[in-house]
Amino acid sequence: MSVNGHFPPGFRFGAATAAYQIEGAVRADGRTPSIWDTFSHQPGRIAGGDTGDVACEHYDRYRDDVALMARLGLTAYRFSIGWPRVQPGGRGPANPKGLDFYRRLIDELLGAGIEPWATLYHWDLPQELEDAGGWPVRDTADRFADYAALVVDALGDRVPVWTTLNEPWCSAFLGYASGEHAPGRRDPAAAVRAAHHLLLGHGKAAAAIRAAQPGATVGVALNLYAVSAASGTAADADAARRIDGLANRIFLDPLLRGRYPDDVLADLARVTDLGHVRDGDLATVAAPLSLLGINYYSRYVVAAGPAAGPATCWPGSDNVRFVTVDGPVTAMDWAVDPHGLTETLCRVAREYPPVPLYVTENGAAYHDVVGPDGAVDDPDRVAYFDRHLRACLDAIAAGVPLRGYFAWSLLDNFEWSWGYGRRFGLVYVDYPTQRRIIKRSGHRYRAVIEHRRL
Ligand code: IFM
Repeated sequence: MSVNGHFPPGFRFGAATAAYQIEGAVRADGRTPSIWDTFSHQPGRIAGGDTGDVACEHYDRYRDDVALMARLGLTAYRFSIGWPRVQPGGRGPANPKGLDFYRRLIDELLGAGIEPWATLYHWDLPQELEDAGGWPVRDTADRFADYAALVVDALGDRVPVWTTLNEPWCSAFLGYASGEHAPGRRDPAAAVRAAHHLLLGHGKAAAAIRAAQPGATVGVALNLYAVSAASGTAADADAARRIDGLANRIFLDPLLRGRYPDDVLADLARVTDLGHVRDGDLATVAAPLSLLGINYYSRYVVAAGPAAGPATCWPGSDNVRFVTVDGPVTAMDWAVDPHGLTETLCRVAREYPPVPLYVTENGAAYHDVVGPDGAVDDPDRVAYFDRHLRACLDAIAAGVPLRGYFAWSLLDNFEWSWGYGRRFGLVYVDYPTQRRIIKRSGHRYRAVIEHRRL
């Protein structure tokens, strides 16, 4: 519990990043292309034609970046391991040079007293595995478990916390249904199969991690939304039920209860017969979680509506309208709704079996500029973090077992289909020079960490 508005002892204050968004060096030391390399080089996919080829040059600048983390006072750092960097092509032996990079990064973190949290999959599927069918095919789950074993075998002695997947919703539904993300496919049935095989891959990887490192701390990070109906009508309530089902419960229920929700299965039956779900799969998926990571950004307010078109990211539930509500939005046009974070944390704690919770991502994009004095003043982001950290304290006061918070993101970086045009960092990156400037929100976060209170 929080004491007098303080975060509890041992509460982790971190920041998060992902390999493809910051590393650059896409051809260095034996790395092979991922689906994001392929996708970002296809004309028209990414705003401004941006790619992750160079990104924040973190592959070469990781020492300076860890020094920045130390200046921010972070107690933990959540990063992802690039699959095609450590296992080129997604099969076969490890690439020692790729593993060495993560070993050096982890040692630098440990030397700075910062706890390394490694995520195994933040969307960079080796292109060869996509060519063999990608997440819609079952074999990819086995490939993922093999990759997990190989990484944990090499780095398990230094990494205290593993998360398997980051935001499987995005991998499945933006990747294979709407096609806004790599690999850019528009096949709703394939997206539903992908969601299942991601969950299966998580379960198999969790078992592989524990086999290599008994007693390992293993979790998964889901992007969860607060969902509300736009009105009290039964039709709008049903729209909210369906979006909550496809955004939240389709992952929470298998992971924490070992079954898909009946209403979600009924909605999905419009696009697939679910013949890909085999006996025993859900027991594998529901392997005990040491922690659940929640990535929270905003709330969906939804109403029954006409179908938005053939290629939405909501298979079987396309006839839903997303309603804009009055109030502040970020540069992503996402509503700022800190209460939704408290609501989401309390809901998971109330409705599911107990599991330690972490906010593994939370943050906001704004159009930051460097002022004439060389500083980056970002009052909107300062307010965003303050309000969401307050929401965490509210959840803790309500009894939620919330153990830590990771800001998204440490650095401005490659924001997927938005390219470099959206900045989420606590630290500003001047891309032409790669100069880093701690924003006012970074200084503010440092003060919160130091005093353990707002
Ligand atoms: O940048 C992404 C991150 O990769 C996954 N979660 C949401 C962030 C902001 O869109």
